[in-house]
Amino acid sequence: MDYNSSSTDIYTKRSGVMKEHKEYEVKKKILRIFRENGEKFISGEEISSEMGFTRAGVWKYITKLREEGFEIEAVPHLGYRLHGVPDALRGYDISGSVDTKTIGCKAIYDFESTSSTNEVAYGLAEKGEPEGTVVLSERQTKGRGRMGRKWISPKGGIYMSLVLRPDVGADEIPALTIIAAIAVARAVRVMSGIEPGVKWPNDLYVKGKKLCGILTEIKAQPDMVDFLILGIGINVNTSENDLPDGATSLKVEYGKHINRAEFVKIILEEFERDYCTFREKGFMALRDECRQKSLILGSNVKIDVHNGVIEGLAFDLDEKGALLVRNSNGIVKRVFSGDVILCR
Ligand code: BT5
Repeated sequence: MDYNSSSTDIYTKRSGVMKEHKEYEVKKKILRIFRENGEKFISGEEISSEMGFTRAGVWKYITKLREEGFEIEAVPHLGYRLHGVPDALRGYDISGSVDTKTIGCKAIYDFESTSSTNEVAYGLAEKGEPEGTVVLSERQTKGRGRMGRKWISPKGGIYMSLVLRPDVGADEIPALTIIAAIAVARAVRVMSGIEPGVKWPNDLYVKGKKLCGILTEIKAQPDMVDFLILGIGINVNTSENDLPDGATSLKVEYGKHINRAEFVKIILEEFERDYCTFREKGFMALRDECRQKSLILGSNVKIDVHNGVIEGLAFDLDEKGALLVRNSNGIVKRVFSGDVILCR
């Protein structure tokens, strides 16, 4: 046997095949060894002794990694080194190299295609999957937006859902959605230099076009959230022709191909930092950045809410992340969710 099977049971599902995920742990560890060694070659013997494997066992997994697009150089007498990584959302790759304590560093379920990562994550959370579990897919066949709308999910994008168990009331949900939006906005800046604006509560826009949408779904008791699924859809290497009107992608705006695995890692790291701040200090500790990135504060807006329309000046976010809107009579309304239309 070439692997010590004491690892946790993690499963992945690609091309419809459920595999027990020893393989996930092995690939994760081999890639981590390569990354720790950087440009340096590492011998088959060293890898086998670190892994507790035979050299044949190491070779088997190196072959698999190569088949999955990892460029692994092999030089006689020197050994192996990682030379290039594919633009693919592989759970074992991301969870093994993300620099986080909870979010995305344990289980990442990856799919070539699935209905909706939010749907999958919700099912997993109901079965007890812990905080920080991530579901990723290269495509979605039933990507969801808010209020029954669709999220078009062609290949090239990032479709990702996080399981969170934040121990808060449902009134804190808008804050978590905005926090996720600013974390993604920062990651976009790191990857491309582009600074998207946040259209409260859940969209990122670049030059008037939608780049990213966030869908937060919860299972809650009257006073407490059981779990929350944070679904993030981003148009990354997506061609303009594959996107709906009014949408854009980083490929269109930035003009270069972006490594999505790297992008996901940065999002998870940025989000974890803000999520910890939120849990320790509350939304107020992050409000200034949310104000700065907002596309709507200071503008007249019209918001469709479930029982009507609110019109007025969007002038601030309150301590829960709700939008404060002052109407023409000077009355201030707190809005927790809705579709914002900017009035010129
Ligand atoms: C959203 O809804 O913007 C939330 C989208 C969340 C998608 C993620 S992907 C991972 C996870 N799994 C899921 O199933 N969903 C989440 P909303 O604010 O309702 O906006 C939906 C509207 O955005 C649609 O009615 C279209 O007008 C537009 N739209 C659809 N697909 C788009 C795309 N790829 N890019 C930009 N806009 C799009």
